[in-house]
Amino acid sequence: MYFTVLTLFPEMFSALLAGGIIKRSVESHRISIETIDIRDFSTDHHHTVDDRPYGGGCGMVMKPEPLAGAIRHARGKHPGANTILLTPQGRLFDHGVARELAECTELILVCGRYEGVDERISSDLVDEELSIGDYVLTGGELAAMVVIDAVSRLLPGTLGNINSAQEDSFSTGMLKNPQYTRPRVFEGVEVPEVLLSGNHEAIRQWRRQTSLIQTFLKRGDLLLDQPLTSGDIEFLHKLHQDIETIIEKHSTTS
Ligand code: 4FD
Repeated sequence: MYFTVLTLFPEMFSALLAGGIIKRSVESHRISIETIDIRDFSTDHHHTVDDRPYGGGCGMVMKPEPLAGAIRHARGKHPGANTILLTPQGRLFDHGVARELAECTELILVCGRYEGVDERISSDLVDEELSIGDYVLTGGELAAMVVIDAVSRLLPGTLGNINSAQEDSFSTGMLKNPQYTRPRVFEGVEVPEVLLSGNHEAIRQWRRQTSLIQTFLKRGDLLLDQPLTSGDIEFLHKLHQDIETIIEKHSTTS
């Protein structure tokens, strides 16, 4: 996957190459991350990239000419690429969108600064606007890095363990079960017995059930549109009954 990032701060992207899975993916040529400095496409000799908003108001807007030049340059190199602008106005980026983008071979990520970019850029030169969440950042760079990270780890061969992307929260549509590693007792807290049992079926069931409980407690909304197995329903039914028994016990004694 070829990521081409258009930004006024190309040095920020060196953070992705500092270590970890993304660095390794670049080294093994599974992905490439090329940055293009939007300022190189400014058309005046002061290298201006922003200007005051028409109609007045505070803050600055990114001028269209440098952005248009940078986008056309990137598209010239990658004619088949999808051009994405990171903006709070965009479609909400989630695991499903990450999977969609992982099918592309070339992505151009456009990072805005200031109060935003001239509307004619977003409407005419961008294929899609994405937002990584409902908050405002000082620039699109961190959002672009979030997209690069989330998409890259889904590409074949990117993970040490290919299965882990499939077993992720949001791939299963549920939160991950709790994870433990050595030591067996940490600050007086033990690892659940079943994980030491060697009983693989019991472990699988424990993982599924704790995953269901965590999802119910922290993100109940996810369970509403998720396919549940008959084992899941049985487990939830049993919990339901246990809870009713407790409530009844307390309402008859008080
Ligand atoms: N939530 C996000 C993306 C960018 C950003 C910017 C238009 C503002 C948040 C274009 C307006 C870029 C996000 C820069 N803030 N700020 O994904």
